Amino acid sequence: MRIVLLGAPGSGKGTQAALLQEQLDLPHVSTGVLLRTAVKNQTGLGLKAKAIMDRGELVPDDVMLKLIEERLGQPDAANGFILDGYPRNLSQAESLDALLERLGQPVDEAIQIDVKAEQVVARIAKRASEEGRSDDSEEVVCKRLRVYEEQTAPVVGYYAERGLLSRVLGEGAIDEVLQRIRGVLQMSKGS
Ligand code: B4P
Repeated sequence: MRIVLLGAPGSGKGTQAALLQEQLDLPHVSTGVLLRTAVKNQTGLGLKAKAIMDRGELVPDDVMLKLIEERLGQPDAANGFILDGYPRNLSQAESLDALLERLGQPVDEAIQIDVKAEQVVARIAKRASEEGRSDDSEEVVCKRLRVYEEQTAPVVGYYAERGLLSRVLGEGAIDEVLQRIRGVLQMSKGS
């Protein structure tokens, strides 16, 4: 199964994808994690991406496509994956479709996790105090939320038009949200 998780920063995409990975035995492919690993290892990509991420902006589409193409070409992704953080704008959504068509692996399900803006701000503030991620400061989070509204929110419509979108409420306990997502996946498997 090929699943795309969508939602604002702090909506719980990464949190839910990590749990689904264990339960569905599918790799969790997070572009945020791939980028943070590149930053940590000081690779060419990491050096380029760090300043962009620290400003809360999006890393260029061509760089991201190369990264995702390389990752989805690995053997563990051959039977499906959970994509978290990609696509983040309409151009990435189109590139992903073209790539998956080439691989003969179209998206089966896109799930939008809905959380109110006040909640995402509170969650990220909590994570900032616990983990100290350099893009979780108040100022950068405001920018990330603006980028989300302008560039990423339209991706929800892209999948809706293709009949692939489901929405779940991302508020409440982490396990409650997980059960809602599992319910959607169960329904789509049965349909
Ligand atoms: P990401 O790593 O994708 O950052 P994110 O949107 O904040 O999601 P994350 O997965 O970390 O957080 P989650 O919602 O799970 O991207 C970081 C940056 O990388 C971007 O700004 C951009 O610069 C770059 N980038 C990544 N992908 C890109 C792309 N495709 N193109 C260009 N640039 C790209 O969780 C947030 C917090 O909420 C956690 O602390 C969690 O514990 C908590 N939480 C989750 N569920 C909860 C619940 N139900 N109740 C309470 N708390 C909850």
